[in-house]
Amino acid sequence: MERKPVPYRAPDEEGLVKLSRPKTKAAGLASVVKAGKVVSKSLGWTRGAKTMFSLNQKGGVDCPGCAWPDPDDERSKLGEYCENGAKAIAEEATKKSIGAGFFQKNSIQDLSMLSDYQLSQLGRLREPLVLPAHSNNYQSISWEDAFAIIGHQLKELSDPNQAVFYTSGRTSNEAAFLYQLLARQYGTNNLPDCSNMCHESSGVALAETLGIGKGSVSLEDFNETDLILIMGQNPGTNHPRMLTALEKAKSRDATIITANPIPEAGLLGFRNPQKIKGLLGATTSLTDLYVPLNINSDLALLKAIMHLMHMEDQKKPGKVFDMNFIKSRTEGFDDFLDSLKAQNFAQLCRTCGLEEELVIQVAKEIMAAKKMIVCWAMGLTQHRNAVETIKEIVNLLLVKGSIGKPGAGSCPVRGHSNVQGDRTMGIWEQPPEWFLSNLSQTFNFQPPREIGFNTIEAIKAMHRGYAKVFIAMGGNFHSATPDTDFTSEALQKCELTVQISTKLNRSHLVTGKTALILPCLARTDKDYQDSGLQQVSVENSMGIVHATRGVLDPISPHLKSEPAIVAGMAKATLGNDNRWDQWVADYDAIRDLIQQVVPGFEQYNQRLADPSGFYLPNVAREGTFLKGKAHFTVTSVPHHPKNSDEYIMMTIRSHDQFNTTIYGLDDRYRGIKKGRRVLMMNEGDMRKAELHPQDKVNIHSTYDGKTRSVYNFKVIPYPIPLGNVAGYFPETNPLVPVDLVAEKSHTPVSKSIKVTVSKVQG
Ligand SMILES: Nc1nc2c(c(=O)[nH]1)N[C@H]1C(S)=C(S)[C@@H](COP(=O)(O)OP(=O)(O)OC[C@H]3O[C@@H](n4cnc5c(=O)[nH]c(N)nc54)[C@H](O)[C@@H]3O)O[C@H]1N2
Ligand SMILES: Nc1nc2c(c(=O)[nH]1)N[C@H]1C(S)=C(S)[C@@H](COP(=O)(O)OP(=O)(O)OC[C@H]3O[C@@H](n4cnc5c(=O)[nH]c(N)nc54)[C@H](O)[C@@H]3O)O[C@H]1N2
Ligand code: SF4
Ligand SMILES: [Mo]
Repeated sequence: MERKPVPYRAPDEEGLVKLSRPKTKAAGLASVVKAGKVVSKSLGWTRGAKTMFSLNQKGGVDCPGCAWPDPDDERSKLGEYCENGAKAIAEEATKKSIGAGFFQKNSIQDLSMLSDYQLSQLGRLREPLVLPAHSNNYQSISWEDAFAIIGHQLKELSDPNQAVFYTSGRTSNEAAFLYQLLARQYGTNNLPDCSNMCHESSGVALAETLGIGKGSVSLEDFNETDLILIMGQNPGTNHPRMLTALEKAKSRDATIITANPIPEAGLLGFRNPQKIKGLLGATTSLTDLYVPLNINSDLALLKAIMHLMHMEDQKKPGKVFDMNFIKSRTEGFDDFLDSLKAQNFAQLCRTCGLEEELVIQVAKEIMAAKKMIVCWAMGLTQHRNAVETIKEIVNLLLVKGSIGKPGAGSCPVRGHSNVQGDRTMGIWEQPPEWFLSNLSQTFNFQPPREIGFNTIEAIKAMHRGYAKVFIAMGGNFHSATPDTDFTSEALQKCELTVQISTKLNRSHLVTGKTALILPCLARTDKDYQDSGLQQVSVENSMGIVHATRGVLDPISPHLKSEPAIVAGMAKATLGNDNRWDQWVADYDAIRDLIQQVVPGFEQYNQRLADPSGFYLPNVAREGTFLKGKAHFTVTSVPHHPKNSDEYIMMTIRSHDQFNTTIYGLDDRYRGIKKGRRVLMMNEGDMRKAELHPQDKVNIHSTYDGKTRSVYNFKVIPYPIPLGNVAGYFPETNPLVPVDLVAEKSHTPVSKSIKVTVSKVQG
């Protein structure tokens, strides 16, 4: 018997979307009401209250949502979380669950007919499951047998590099450390992660210029800064409590400038739901200057600003550029300045699609500020030239001497709640030599030195039939990666795909010949091991490591913790080494190992007792940089030549999703409800293309002679610059070619895809 074909893509959507005007402020009572509703509906009152009162409180559960840090000092009694934190909890701690009986009734083909939203509504995965070769239905399997299948398949491979160990960013430090140890003891550095698709460009750019691939600011810096420039980020939805930090900065008269092709509600105005005043409707207007630039023209904007700064500096030498800082702490300024002088201001403004007057105002504000912070996220990292754009941010911080001092610095705002910690723990396909040699000393083995596969290389290696075993520590590799059809083919060529997961997603349906689902405890679940109740630790976006403890009884007795699952796989693969059991029996033992390998974790267990956690060392924050000097970079302005019927498309998140997990069908702040298959388009472009609101279109991208399409999207008028369009991730991922990646970081270019649109007749 052959397995029946499984559709690669989520099904189409019926009916019209409901449209209203985009909002101009975020949060407030509506978000509190929404938070309360989703939590009580999903968890019930007792489970709900237990979790929400401990969420982000000292000694409680760290929110499994984004990586925004908790305040060091006071925490709000009204609840230290946001609407989307509540949704993340409702999603994870739901009372609903599915087990083998459910899968007996529903084949993988049946389940593929459900939308991503419907899939995640099914509830938590309750027991280990196997999809045997040729079979169409998952069935129950014991943990022992599941580990044996993994061990057997891994031992069968002729080269350890034929296995891929993927990680998403929710995994704790403890689980991540053991997981990379397993991969390296097995013999491969094939440790791609979601970071490859996320802030990798930031990591590369910051490491090369400042000596550390992480941001330099702490929350305290927001209280001291004069100006915050926010580029390519939608914090109202994706990092909602950042708005509280911005509100605080604003109350001290800091200036906020936002560069974004669309006017995101959260950045324009904010009602703080943690304050009674905000609940009652008092709004802080956050953004002072809104810069509606073309997609991927940020580098041109930064150059235009610095060009004006240079002209002013010539009039008032030493008053604009911080020459003391530049001379003593940096390298490469002369070359940078030469290239800046060669720029044409008017041309740069045209590239951005901006009025010169607006850019002049922005430059004036930046010149007036003594200390500035630049924040950014996916709007900058997912372009071909992303690394250069971020290096241009560094150039701006350096000319202002705005780094390595209070109130100033770089703030790449991280996505997943522990994506930064996972990298610190060695989840990286190209680990530095010092890390490997520390591993070697601590565990007495020779780790592989060959660079492993990143996410894109892993997809291609599976597609060409080389990589045969794919293991995912969380995430939804199938839907989060680009080129959905190509990636589906790649996964289906594997002998074995293993998903360590909490909830069902499309990666469980589009699988290798044999597939395993290993259900794990989540952040909110109590984790008991031989020595008792465990805590784990995570690192937030600002490099603070702290503990998190689950508070809920797990939904099923058949779940295992992520560290225990890694240990099970390791013993089945590497031989019956009892040390894995000892490490899992008491996670303190894992942390003792981490402190031997990773600098900055000295006295890890003792310091974790401080409920606020501890800061990791950071050469950019300390201003010591790479060998004492920060580096200027000469970059070039990217261009997007296109025909009159072509648009540049960005793929973005709605207010009702966490990456590929769809919480609902409403994008409340953008005024788009009851549907996700939409194309946001400028009204002028719609007129030109003779398109009307809710018209159905197919969207096409053509690269290297191949056309990729998505079908039956509804056009909606949106305040976005002419020639730019937007659609949601992951529905638009089939349009992103696997080979279209950022230079140096290999991050898929999911924010600047050239597309055409064709109207669906009838
Ligand atoms: N609720 C919720 N929270 C999340 C997530 C989630 O899905 N849901 N995901 C988490 C993860 S993993 C991440 S990485 C972060 C993502 O957080 P964001 O980066 O805020 O997420 P995106 O929706 O991808 O939004 C990118 C923003 O950049 C803008 N943009 C796009 N292209 C450009 C450009 O060329 N230039 C400029 N200046 N702006 C541009 C878009 O209009 C949008 O406002 O959020 C994390 N937090
Ligand atoms: N077109 C386009 N593509 C993108 C992006 C984009 O902006 N545009 N953004 C990219 C970015 S920034 C990222 S980070 C990636 C995200 O890529 P991933 O991290 O791979 O995807 P997620 O959707 O976050 O993964 C969700 C799944 O994780 C599992 N999960 C949840 N919690 C846990 C847990 O505690 N433990 C375990 N083991 N599993 C858990 C659940 O089964 C859930 O279905 O997508 C990238 N893809
Ligand atoms: S800002 Fe992020 S970490 Fe904080 S409560 Fe909201 S989703 Fe959770
Ligand atoms: Mo991300």
